[in-house]
Amino acid sequence: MSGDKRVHTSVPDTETAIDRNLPEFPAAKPIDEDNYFRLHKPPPYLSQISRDVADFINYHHLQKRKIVLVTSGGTTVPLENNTVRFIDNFSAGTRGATSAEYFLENGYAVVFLHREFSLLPYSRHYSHTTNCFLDYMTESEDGKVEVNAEFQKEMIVVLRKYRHAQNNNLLLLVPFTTVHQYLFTLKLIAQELSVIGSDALFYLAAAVSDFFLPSSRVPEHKIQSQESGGKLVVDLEPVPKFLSRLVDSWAPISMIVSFKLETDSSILIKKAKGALERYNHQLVIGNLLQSRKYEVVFVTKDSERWVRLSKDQVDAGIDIESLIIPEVIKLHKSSIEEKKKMGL
Ligand code: PAZ
Repeated sequence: MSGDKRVHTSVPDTETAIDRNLPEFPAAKPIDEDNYFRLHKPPPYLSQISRDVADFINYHHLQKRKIVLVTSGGTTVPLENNTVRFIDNFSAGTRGATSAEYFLENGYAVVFLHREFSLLPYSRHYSHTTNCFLDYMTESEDGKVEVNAEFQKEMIVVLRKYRHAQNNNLLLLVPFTTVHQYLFTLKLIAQELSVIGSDALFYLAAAVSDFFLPSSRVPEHKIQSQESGGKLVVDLEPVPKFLSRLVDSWAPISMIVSFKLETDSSILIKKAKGALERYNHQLVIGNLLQSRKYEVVFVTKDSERWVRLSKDQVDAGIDIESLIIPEVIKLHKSSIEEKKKMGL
């Protein structure tokens, strides 16, 4: 997406604001996956994204290129329609942006469903760092802006990869901000990708909120502290388990890799296995908040295998995604062969 046509998700959609003169909002009932999509309005820009995604998929499918959907970054849960406050999470999108680069290097086309303004493939090397981007620049003797000599060697490598992806239309950026936008956009992209069946891979690295505030309970305007005796009590509902719909009906032939994040190492494997049992997909990559940049665990129904960077690799600044992605691609290849044997 480029120029004026670019979709922005970080501006709240006040068009959907509901008149909330009622003193009490109706209590929301727990919502299952299908009802979520029935009871909530889709984001207004979705048709534009649908066209972009369909064009991207057709283009690469004709060239027999595999396509991966990488989700990345954290979702927000707005507490107001004209959003002043929202609940957020820690994810900066490092896993997603870095993984996308390694998929691109391995010949995949990438749909990058990401939190708007989180890290992006390639630019991540220079954005969100403790350096201001101007620190990479210097002024030449004849008054021109140049890249500082110290960064030239590394930057030219990143720049070439970035240009390659751009010039070959290999990377489609699709933004979200709220969990609501995420769910609708994921569903849309999954249904578009299902057309290419086993050649599609889902790599779900986004940190998706487990709780949300149903639209029927979101106040239109900024919550006033005087009205509730100075307290804010937020009553959130569980986010519907969209992964079951993804596996069962949105993209049943494609390979699905989800991530499981925990902070307590003693429950990580159990939770990852639980997710596999519940959703019946192919692979969960488990990671701990504290060590996610150095080790992850591949959990399938009958195996668990840690993938770790050695100390030397950590010191050399190697990305753990350079180990993760080739492993995932191997599994995707076997999954494609298996599905072909089954005539799918
Ligand atoms: O964005 P980041 O690189 O800081 O973190 C990546 C991550 C921990 C969010 C990701 O690896 C992950 O585990 N995502 C799924 C989180 C979950 O819903 O359990």
